[in-house]
Amino acid sequence: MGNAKLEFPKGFLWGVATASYQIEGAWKEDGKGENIWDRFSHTSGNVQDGDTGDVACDHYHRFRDDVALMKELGFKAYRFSIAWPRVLPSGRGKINELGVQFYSDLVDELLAAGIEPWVTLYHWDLPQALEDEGGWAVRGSVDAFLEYTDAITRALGDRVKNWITFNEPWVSAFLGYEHGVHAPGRKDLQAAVAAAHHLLLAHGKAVPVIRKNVPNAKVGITLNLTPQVPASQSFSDRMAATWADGYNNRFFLDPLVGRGYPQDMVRSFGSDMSFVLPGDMDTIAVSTDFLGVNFYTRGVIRDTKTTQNLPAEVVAGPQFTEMGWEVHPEALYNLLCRLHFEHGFKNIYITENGAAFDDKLIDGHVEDTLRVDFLQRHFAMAHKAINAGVGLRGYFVWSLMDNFEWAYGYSKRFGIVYVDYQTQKRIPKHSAHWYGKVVARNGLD
Ligand code: IFM
Repeated sequence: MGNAKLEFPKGFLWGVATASYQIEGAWKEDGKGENIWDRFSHTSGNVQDGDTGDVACDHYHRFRDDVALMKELGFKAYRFSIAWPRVLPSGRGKINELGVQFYSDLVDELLAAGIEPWVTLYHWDLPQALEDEGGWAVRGSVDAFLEYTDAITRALGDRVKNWITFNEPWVSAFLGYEHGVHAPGRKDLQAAVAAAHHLLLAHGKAVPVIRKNVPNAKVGITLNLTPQVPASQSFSDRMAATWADGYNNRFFLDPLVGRGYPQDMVRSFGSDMSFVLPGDMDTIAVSTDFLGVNFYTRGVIRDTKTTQNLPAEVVAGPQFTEMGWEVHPEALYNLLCRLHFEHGFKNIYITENGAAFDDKLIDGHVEDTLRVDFLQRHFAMAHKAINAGVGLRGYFVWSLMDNFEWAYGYSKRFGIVYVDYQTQKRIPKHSAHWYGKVVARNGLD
């Protein structure tokens, strides 16, 4: 308000985010089909402590309470994802009406609470039946995704106006198909590059489907972007940082803005790119309404083969989160400026930003001052970017509540609401109350 030290533009959207597999549980209820994370987490050795999303935060049964809590805390928008195999248990074919009903009820509850729904169509829970056919490495998944998109946007499009096609395709493609640390756990670089292409293609083809079914739709895609800086000005460190930028950022950003795949990366991957068919690159470069950005950290890159004995000019630190990720808010400012001024994204939403810390529940309270400090410093950089002319329109904190952090299971807590997994009790942390005040004031004191 008037006396806020950092006031955000009128109408700036403040929200919180989650994803289906990480919170819903009810993994085989009401006709839901198996997804690749069910299969992956049920296979021993893949997830820390053998954790699974079978129950997670039991949000499937508690969503009305969770929405009430969001309302009480004052959040204005809620970004959640839809579990494809709840809607189409085998990935395509017969619609599971009970699965659709769950999301329809959730949307109604949000709207009644005055909270704007933001829906992500794909946050990593591919139907296992499609993975059995080759998953994202094969083109058939693209058509199946369109069928799913058509079904769910028809069902919710009268009430949901904000749609994100994919969350972090880099993670799906490279952690899932190259490194094998995420579902489906494959270790095949060529499959990963093909998967990246099919994810982008599915995005490009889904945008017109959403527009057809949703009057006044706002459609975008969310990328996880990690700025990469060389540890020194040595040639090899700079080359290594350029490569890391190509791998994490440019391989997705460039095709979306019509520049095609960066040739340095295509060469580095050694892929023949024969899966790219005529017209695909135009389809991928479809115009959208916004870019979603998930920002957590930066990379400080050394070419360890050649420069290990040279002193680094840029060193990471001094602060890291429980994920081992450097806290570096200034990188967010640089990234936002780059996206707006170099890549031409004029409407940007931070669709995720937050941190895992070693939260302690003491006498019914979690005093997560590190998280408040983290968020405050990132909000300040977002504000600085807006002042510099960046079209940043909103900010979603990751995450509404502690949840299943993929291969780390429940060992990492990203929530601003603490979840006691024994009782499923939700306990807003200090950061949740603090964030509620930021939202109410539309800025920082
Ligand atoms: O929990 C994840 C989320 O699913 C995607 N973005 C990063 C978060 C923290 O690792």
